[in-house]
Amino acid sequence: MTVDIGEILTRELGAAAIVRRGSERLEDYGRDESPLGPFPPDCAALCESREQVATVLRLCAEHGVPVTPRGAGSGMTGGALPIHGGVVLSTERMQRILEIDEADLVCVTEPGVITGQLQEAVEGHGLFYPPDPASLGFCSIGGNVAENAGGPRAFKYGVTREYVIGLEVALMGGESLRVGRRTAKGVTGYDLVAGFVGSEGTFGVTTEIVLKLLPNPPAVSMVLAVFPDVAAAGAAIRTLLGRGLVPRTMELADRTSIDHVRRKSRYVFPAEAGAFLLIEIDGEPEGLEPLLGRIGLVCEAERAIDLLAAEDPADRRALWEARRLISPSLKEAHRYKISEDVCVPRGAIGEMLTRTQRIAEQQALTIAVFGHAGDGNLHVNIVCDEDHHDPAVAARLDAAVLRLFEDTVALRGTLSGEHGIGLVKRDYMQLEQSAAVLEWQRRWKRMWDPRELLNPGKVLPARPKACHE
Ligand code: 2HG
Ligand code: ZN
Repeated sequence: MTVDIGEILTRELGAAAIVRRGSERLEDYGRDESPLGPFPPDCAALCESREQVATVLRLCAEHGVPVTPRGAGSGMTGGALPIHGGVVLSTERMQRILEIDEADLVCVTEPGVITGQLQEAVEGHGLFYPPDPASLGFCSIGGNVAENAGGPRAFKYGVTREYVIGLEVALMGGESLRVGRRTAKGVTGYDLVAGFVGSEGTFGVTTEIVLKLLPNPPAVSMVLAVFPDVAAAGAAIRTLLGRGLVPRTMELADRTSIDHVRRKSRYVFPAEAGAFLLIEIDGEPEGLEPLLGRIGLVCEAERAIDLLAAEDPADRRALWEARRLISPSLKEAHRYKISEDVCVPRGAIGEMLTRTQRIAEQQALTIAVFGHAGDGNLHVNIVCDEDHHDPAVAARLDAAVLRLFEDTVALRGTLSGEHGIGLVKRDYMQLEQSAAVLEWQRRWKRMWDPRELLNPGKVLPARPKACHE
């Protein structure tokens, strides 16, 4: 007899917590920001507490039903897609910030809090939570932890992992664990927190997060440097890095990216703008002007055609708005968008930009490149208005992705700098990691979830079958 998990969970959690078959809303839980899906689940459980999360994980384990955890559904790699059906466990209703402690410099939060709101809340206490994914207006902190999200400020401040010091997680079966610490330092036992962060909801479901905070920097300023082409912008990045200058962001956008936000931007990009760098700096007020001056001189020497200093918070917000609109604008304007987020060592940024252009030419595809170039983390967006189901078009798209990953690995880079592997990159893992490394990761996954019911089919490729199997 097949189990009606929607019925079982409704009995335990109440009808208001469960989106069941027949509801139009259910399809929303079968999509995320990747181009895949929908994969509608049997039901979605909108949990409000750690107890409810544990109950869902206990009942699903008892009945052998797969569970796919979900934050805000803003992921780009299909990590929240319930590809095997079963239950989507959403933490969107776990919206409380439990504590902001100015003396300890920590904040304790539930996973469903929207990242931008969490930042504003801590800033209200003179504190700073640096990780700033472009989706910060709608992604949730639990999803950021699951994906180890990055963002522009990672250039100076690092990614989510650097700030997660403690976690409460619920495991498949319903057991709840507290791992990590609240202290500035701590080396007691293995670093389980580091293992959970970035595990893409395949190890457990986060129900509480302890974040390390910093004092809010006293002053912030910004320069937008416009270049005739990405080669000039790439050269400027190399020189800025070489001079040891440490702004808090070093964001790049190429001509295609600029053209997609041109009409929406308050700043009027010159017609000949072929690339821009968005460089934000922070620190003591008296240090900012000389630093801006030095950055400006480097950009001018590297052929910048326009430099705009934006000290006023409203101007900075407008420029960030334009930058954050690149990804949604590309998605809106095209029938199909593949969002890659390869990351190469800093010394290889220029070469990666050249190779990406070559791929676009070879496969006759439009490729926009933007993102966190100072980190070597490039958003290579392949956009397509042809029918991507047409085998000939699909073959060109596949060839472009494969080549991009091969070039990345050849330059000693990594497949994903911040979006994770999820479903879309799972089958490319062998390009970068050895069979032994993949096998150890499978064992690690089975330690937390021996029956592979929690977010099955994500991150790790299926083990190749031996001849005798
Ligand atoms: C960004 O930095 C996001 O804008 C999205 O990570 C990137 O669409 C993308 O590829
Ligand atoms: Zn990004």
